[in-house]
Amino acid sequence: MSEQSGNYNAENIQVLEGMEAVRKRPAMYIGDTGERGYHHLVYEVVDNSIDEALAGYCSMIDVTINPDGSLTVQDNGRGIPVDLHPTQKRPAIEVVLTVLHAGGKFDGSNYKVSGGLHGVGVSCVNALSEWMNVEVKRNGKVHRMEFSRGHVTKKLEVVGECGDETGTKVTFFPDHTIFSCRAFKWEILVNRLRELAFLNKGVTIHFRDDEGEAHHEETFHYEGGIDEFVGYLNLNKKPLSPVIHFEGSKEGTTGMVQAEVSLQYTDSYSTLEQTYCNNIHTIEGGTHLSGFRRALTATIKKYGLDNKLLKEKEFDSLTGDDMREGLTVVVSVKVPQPQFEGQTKTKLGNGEVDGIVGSIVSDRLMTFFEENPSVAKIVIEKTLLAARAREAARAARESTRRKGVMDGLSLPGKLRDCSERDPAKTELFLVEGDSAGGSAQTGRDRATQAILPLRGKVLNVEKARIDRMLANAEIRTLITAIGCGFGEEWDVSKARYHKIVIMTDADVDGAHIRTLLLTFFYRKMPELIDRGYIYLAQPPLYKVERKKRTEYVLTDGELTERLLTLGLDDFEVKNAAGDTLARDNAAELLKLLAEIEATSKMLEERGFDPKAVFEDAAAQGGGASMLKKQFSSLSAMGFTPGDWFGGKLKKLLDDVRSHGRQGLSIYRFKGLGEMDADELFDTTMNPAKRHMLQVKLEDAVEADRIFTLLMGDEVEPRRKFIEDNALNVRNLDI
Ligand code: 0RA
Repeated sequence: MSEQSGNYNAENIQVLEGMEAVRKRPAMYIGDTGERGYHHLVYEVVDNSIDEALAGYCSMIDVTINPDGSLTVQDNGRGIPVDLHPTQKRPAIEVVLTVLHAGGKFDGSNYKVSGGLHGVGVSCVNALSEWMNVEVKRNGKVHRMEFSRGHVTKKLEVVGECGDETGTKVTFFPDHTIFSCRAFKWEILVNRLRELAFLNKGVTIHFRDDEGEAHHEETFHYEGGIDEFVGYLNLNKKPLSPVIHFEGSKEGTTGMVQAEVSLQYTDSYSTLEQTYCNNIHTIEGGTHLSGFRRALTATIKKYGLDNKLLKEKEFDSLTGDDMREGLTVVVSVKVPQPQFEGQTKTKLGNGEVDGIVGSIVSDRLMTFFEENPSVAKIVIEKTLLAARAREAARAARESTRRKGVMDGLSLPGKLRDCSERDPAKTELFLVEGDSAGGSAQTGRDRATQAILPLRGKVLNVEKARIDRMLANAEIRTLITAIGCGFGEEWDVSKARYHKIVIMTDADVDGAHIRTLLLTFFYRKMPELIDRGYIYLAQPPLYKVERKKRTEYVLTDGELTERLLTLGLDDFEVKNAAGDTLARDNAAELLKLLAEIEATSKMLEERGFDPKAVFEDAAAQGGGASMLKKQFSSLSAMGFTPGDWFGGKLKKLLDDVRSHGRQGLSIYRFKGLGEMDADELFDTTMNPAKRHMLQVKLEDAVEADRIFTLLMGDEVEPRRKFIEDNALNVRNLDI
């Protein structure tokens, strides 16, 4: 502000008010001030570069998380204009960065087709940044300008020459007095950047993380655009058709509407529909999706009837759902003035898009079927199988209804219900095994906590059609207890509990049952996950007694940490050079050794030799092997992988740990069933003390891939996934 003092004109005041407005109510502009909003800042900046790419001027976008926690987005577009703005009497770059909604092109030559969910522009990011530096290469010179919290701190200056290079480089550090989030996360940004590269074919997006220990780096470039996206989504599924692509454009009421559709059928029983408008993921669907679905249904039916693949009766009874079984589709439209509706403003509302997408799909799909009759036949056969399973399931449902099982009046005999009737106050515990079920039933709060013991394995719904699913007693019991019905009769408002808690043993079987239940909820009752009704209980793994004091410990990692802290008290650790490590460094080393040990154990449990896995990863160069990362940290501390595999460091770890163990009595629970009723309630069920994880579904693409991988037929990719991620279901962010 000091740079500008003395010459406040009307426009400057408007600028200050705009920037202050954003800072006063950040959530109104970027959604929230937590993790989501923090990362949203990045998307706002990247979207400007994507716009340059869509206008045909930019081919490369480089995103870097810097060591100091700031983030840089660099592109090779035209560069933000630096000449005087025609009406504002200031450099255009200053206007773009300090005036709300001034991010667009001044001459109106090309509409902004990109733009994040909120589409607020780079000035908004500036307002919410402790500092922002912008460098522009344009007209042979490198120009630079600096800002803080939306205000100019260094006026535009020329800092170098650049020949005929052009481009924009924005570096910013979010204002930590506004955000509760503290750092950019690779895992959050990487999926969106990959998605942007799929949606904007030909653009190269290079992403690297230079912060912290884990140096990630990845480059995304897809000449095939959304066709390659569909291939990526179906990587672990068996295709039944090639990837089929349609595109076209039509004049709409507000300008040219472009539509692109890629689809492929697989042998899976689920459907994945990813839709976008102006690069925004329209989670709630909208007119582009409805247009696509209508055209798909009509075309398949017409082709089937005309070519005698469908009988009249089958033609009448087929539903859209039947025709989408096993389908993966990406729909991407570009609309000049998009209308977003729905609860989360992610539903496309422009009515004309329905017809535009619909006509493109019906024309081209019919042609495709005519030219590829064998594919058409496979698709129609799959559709008929889906329809038959649906009819069988309906018949089964009706017969059970007649017996009064599905109407909620007669709840399953195994369910120990609670007395409270307000679902907002009640909890359903799905408990593995009858003995744990018994403890849970005795220990629970009878008013609000219901118990449903599950016997044996739950059916894997990834591999079963709906009719087989409903024939499964365990699944039927679940559906009835939850109360929302199923399939065509699904009604989330009938949920009898707003917390459904999966409570399984902390062993491999427990993890398997948990994954099966999650698969069921994700594929068949996703709305329960969307609404945040699904939880994972976190029973303790250990009971630790020390001088008559009892403590419960949740994880192996936590136990090791405690033992190492206690054990280090009278230990000296020396490095290879013979120097004694400071206590902090020794603690850090031991923590790392414990992590290496945990990774090795996990690999061994799954039939791998840790040494071979590490050597493979080291030889390959690149690649994300957990062990490789851990050993590179070890080298940084002056030790070698040989010190570990040779046993020297393993002995150190064991010695310190067993020293820490002295005077403690440690008991490892083998299952929930070993806890008595009070213990189970106190540690795992008591709302005042327990730890529970709420199951969230941030990223449909990742979730679909992971469930396909974990529960599907393909063995090789599953092995690879486990190897790459040293899989621990507990840490899966789903
Ligand atoms: C305003 C006008 C023009 C380009 C841009 C802004 C622009 C903004 C950003 C933000 C990041 N990268 C960007 N690249 C370009 C049009 C420039 C012209 O007409 O030459």
